[in-house]
Amino acid sequence: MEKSGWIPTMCYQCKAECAIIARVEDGVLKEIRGNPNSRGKACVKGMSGVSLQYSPDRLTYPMKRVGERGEGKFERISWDEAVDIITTKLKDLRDRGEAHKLTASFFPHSITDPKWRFLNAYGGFINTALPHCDSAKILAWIKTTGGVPNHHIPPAWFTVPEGGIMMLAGRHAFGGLEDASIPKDILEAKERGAKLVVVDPFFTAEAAKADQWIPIRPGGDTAFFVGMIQHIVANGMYDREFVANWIREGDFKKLQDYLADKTPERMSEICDVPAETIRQLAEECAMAPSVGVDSFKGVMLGNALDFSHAWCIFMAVTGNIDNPGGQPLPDLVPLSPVEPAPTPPSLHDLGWHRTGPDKDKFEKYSFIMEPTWYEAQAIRNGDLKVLMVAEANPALTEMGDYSWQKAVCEKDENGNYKLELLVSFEIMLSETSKHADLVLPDKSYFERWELLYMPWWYNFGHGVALRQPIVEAPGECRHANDVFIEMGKELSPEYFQFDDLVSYYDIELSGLGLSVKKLQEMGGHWSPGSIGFRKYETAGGFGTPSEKVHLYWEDLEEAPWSQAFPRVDLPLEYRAVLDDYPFVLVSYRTIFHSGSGQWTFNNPQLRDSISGFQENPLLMNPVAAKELDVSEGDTITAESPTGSVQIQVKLSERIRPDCVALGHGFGSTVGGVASACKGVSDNRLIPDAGATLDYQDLIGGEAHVSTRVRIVK
Ligand SMILES: Nc1nc2c(c(=O)[nH]1)N[C@H]1C(S)=C(S)[C@@H](COP(=O)(O)OP(=O)(O)OC[C@H]3O[C@@H](n4cnc5c(=O)[nH]c(N)nc54)[C@H](O)[C@@H]3O)O[C@H]1N2
Ligand SMILES: Nc1nc2c(c(=O)[nH]1)N[C@H]1C(S)=C(S)[C@@H](COP(=O)(O)OP(=O)(O)OC[C@H]3O[C@@H](n4cnc5c(=O)[nH]c(N)nc54)[C@H](O)[C@@H]3O)O[C@H]1N2
Ligand code: SF4
Ligand SMILES: [Mo]
Repeated sequence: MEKSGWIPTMCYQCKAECAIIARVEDGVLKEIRGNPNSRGKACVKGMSGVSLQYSPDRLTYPMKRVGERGEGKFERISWDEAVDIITTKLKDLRDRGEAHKLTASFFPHSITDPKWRFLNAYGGFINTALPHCDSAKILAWIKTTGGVPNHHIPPAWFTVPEGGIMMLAGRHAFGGLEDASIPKDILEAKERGAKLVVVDPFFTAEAAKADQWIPIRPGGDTAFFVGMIQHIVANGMYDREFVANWIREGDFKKLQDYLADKTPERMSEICDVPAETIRQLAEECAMAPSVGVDSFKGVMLGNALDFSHAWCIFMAVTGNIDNPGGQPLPDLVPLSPVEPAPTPPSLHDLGWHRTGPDKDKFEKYSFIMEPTWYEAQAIRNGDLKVLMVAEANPALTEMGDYSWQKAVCEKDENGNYKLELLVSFEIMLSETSKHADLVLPDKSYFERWELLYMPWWYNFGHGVALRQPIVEAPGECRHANDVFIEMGKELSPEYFQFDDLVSYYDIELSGLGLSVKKLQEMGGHWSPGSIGFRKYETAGGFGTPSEKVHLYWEDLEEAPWSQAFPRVDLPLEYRAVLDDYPFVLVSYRTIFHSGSGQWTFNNPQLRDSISGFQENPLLMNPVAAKELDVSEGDTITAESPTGSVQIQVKLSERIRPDCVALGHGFGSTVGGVASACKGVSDNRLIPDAGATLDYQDLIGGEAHVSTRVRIVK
């Protein structure tokens, strides 16, 4: 494969997977740009992919652990031996009737990802990090509109009309991209006369560009939105046409009763936003031709479902569902099934599901995906025996003071590891692979075929996109998908009757009149065209049982921690320890890094000394620092109820005085670049949610952003 020229493919320096073009000279990758035939942009991480590709830390052959877990001592083995170790263990597990004690943590590039098929066929299940971010949001939109279970779908900012309002509430869209073109879309909409409002305790890059910044008290978002809804409804400023035609009979009356005492004044006390501001923004939103709200991890804390519920109600009463500039509800283009298709195991019946403290209470409500944060707890309970990790780094991304790392090292009374087998597919040794029994070298995104198929990727118009090999993989690297297909052929052959990965994708694409080759010739992506708006008008309503929008959630009437309408209080974990721990720890992403992973933290281009992202100092407001007699550059100890870190202080007026801010993902010490840089993992401070936040069991979400901390000099 001695290719030359500009070749279209899909970036994977973060989970946004933007369309890019890569310049190759005689089989060597030289340069990366956004794909001008798609959305057109690549970010700084995307363009630094060359340094990742040729990193001296790339893994090139399979390895087996020789020391204890975590020591990082390995010996080289063959692929045959590696695959044999896994399949032998999996046969044993299945023979014991414990197939459901296999789980895999991986990032699904497609909802028909072959790794997922393997799990369904074998009887294990997927355990992704995605429920960290927005399971509450997904669940809320399904309950309200019956839409498909979409992961993050921001408003289509490129469709916002003049006068439209763009609200980022707990969403750092210029840093945690999810599509490198989003900053451009937002700024262009502003130039067209749209208004940008940022609701965030932290003065982010987008706050700097905003028309209005609302430095809300963390966790106050539900109260803030409910206050706006109250003002709009009480004053008859709601979208009468939408409410009359599209909201389920009776729900609006119930909403009015619920809102009776939720005045902007009362909500202001909770969220620390002046009542006048709540009223002003509510009125503007009621009048605007469109309002789009993007929220993500910033509000995915203990009251995430309540917030997401309030958000849905707000969008419904202002008539901003599936309209340009509002909340899109994209369809999924149908791929052809690869028959016979395995049926996923029933997690409820198998009992692994919801191992949290109040498992039985939650059975009725629990959600489709398992949160990764149950792993530590499930290992201790004996509910997780084999864990395969690909494209994830739970050793650093899981909450708790190294809870995950401690759990995988735990032994039973006979001295055997409770987790019987831990496999890590990686491109470079990570904190997670350091703990693994088998470390398997994956092909990078420049070396493999992959079909991207998810409803949320509007970056290339929803549809399908192709990642293609453009350079040779080093050494013995193999794509994890190929390894899973090989294991599937051995363990569940009836479901793996296709030849290889490309023929699997060919079958899937056949119904659209496409094939891998054709998609490649077309420049790598296919879309049915427009994402389509107000589809409910022509499709006979919404996907809910009543075909209308559901504001009232009767199934939650008796839920232990939620309600049929949103609770407005601050989240439990936020209120719990107010006196002893006066600050709220706000974590945020930087555009230079992706998750906690080696792909960016071990990339020299993204960690140069000039950009300052070699480490993550604790940002503190000068007013708060003065009271504690803390100065710029001081090393302090930040303590939470469950952990502590030593860290340098950087004074900044960008953060509320009652908060401190820490860039997320730092802490890797493995690899040539990472080991030379500083930085602490925010998860040392954040409690292991599986053990402490049973409220979260309802949705499998996670509370990253509301940990209480104190500063000790
Ligand atoms: N560069 C980069 N891009 C990424 C990622 C990455 O690691 N790096 N990760 C991807 C993934 S997996 C995800 S989930 C997304 C996450 O995307 P975001 O959720 O946008 O990511 P964060 O930067 O963590 O943003 C959280 C924001 O919420 C604010 N915040 C914290 N608490 C509160 C609160 O109570 N209320 C409000 N209103 N705001 C609050 C924080 O100050 C911060 O600005 O990014 C994706 N894109
Ligand atoms: N405190 C705190 N904790 C958080 C968050 C937070 O904001 N604050 N965010 C949470 C969120 S929203 C999420 S989604 C999770 C994400 O957590 P994880 O899913 O664990 O994701 P990453 O840290 O991005 O780890 C990705 C790993 O995949 C590796 N990798 C990159 N490319 C490839 C490849 O081609 N093949 C293979 N096999 N491996 C590859 C990278 O080197 C990296 O080690 O973290 C969560 N944890
Ligand atoms: S946002 Fe940047 S790193 Fe992420 S996929 Fe797009 S170009 Fe790549
Ligand atoms: Mo995420």
